[in-house]
Amino acid sequence: MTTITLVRGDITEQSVDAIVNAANSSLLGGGGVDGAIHRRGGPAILADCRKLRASHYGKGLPTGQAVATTAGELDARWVIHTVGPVHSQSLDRSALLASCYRESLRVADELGARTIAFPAISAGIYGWPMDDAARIAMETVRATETKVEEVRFVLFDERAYETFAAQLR
Ligand code: AR6
Repeated sequence: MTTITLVRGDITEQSVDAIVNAANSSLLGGGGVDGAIHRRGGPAILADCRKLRASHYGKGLPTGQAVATTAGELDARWVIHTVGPVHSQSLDRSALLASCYRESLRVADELGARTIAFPAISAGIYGWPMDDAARIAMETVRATETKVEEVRFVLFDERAYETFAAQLR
């Protein structure tokens, strides 16, 4: 049984086995959640990302996929980096957004993670409307078979929290 929980706050302050990063395909950092994770987690995360780039992802991590590194100084064992799709008015990229959640949970299962924290992937700089992002996140997690016991969505502001709460109900 997987329990879905919602928290309003900063994902870098969570104490969980795995923290999911809304990364970009370069894996070399950015703004939003990505910037916060690297700032607070320290240089070990970027060092691991660089190694992954060199060994497996010379062209970058494709959108919808996920990969794990150390969590550095964060209160977690791993950071799982996933690349959300940029929102498009003309193309339906929701399958790629669903894939981020599924692939992150698959990686979490491989690692043996029991608790995982997700941000609202793609709902910031990548422009996804929060209600649709929340619906896809919740539907995908509910439909994914996993050994993870707690999936915690960490929402930065009240509006995002309320949108996810409405989906949970
Ligand atoms: N904790 C929890 N949620 C946060 C935090 C935080 N510390 N900071 C922001 N959010 P975003 P994306 C919320 O932009 O849309 C980066 O440059 C934020 O309010 O972090 O997938 C990457 O390198 C929003 O609701 O991710 C990529 O280039 C949600 O987290 C690009 O941004 C996601 O916002 C990825 O954009």
